[in-house]
Amino acid sequence: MSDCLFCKIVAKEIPAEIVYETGRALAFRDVNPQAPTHVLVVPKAHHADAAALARADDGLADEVLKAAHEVAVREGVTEGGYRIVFNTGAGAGQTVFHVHAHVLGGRALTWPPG
Ligand code: DGP
Repeated sequence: MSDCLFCKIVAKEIPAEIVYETGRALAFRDVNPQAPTHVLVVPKAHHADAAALARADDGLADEVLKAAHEVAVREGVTEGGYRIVFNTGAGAGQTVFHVHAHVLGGRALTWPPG
């Protein structure tokens, strides 16, 4: 999608600190980190949110989830615990409508989130 921020990051038209990449997924650091590790994992194909990604039913959700876990391993946060979050819908705080998993770790994470 030509007007999508994360499509532009995928296309390398907008710079981002990329930490991991697979054939169909890209992981880059969040510009406004909420934890020592805060990485966003996106499918390279445009899907608006987690519901649309689930509906795609082509193994892409699986690849995004596996990439998110691989990021946690590479960031060294698996032992201390980490969180994978898909904010889905504006009411849940989603602001960029290209589905992305937040991978958060490196500090104690409280529950429930706000
Ligand atoms: P959400 O609120 O769940 O839609 O998360 C969107 C995240 O995207 C938010 O944590 C900030 C991040 N973000 C917004 N614009 C940019 C950008 O241009 N580059 C990067 N790396 N992250 C961005």
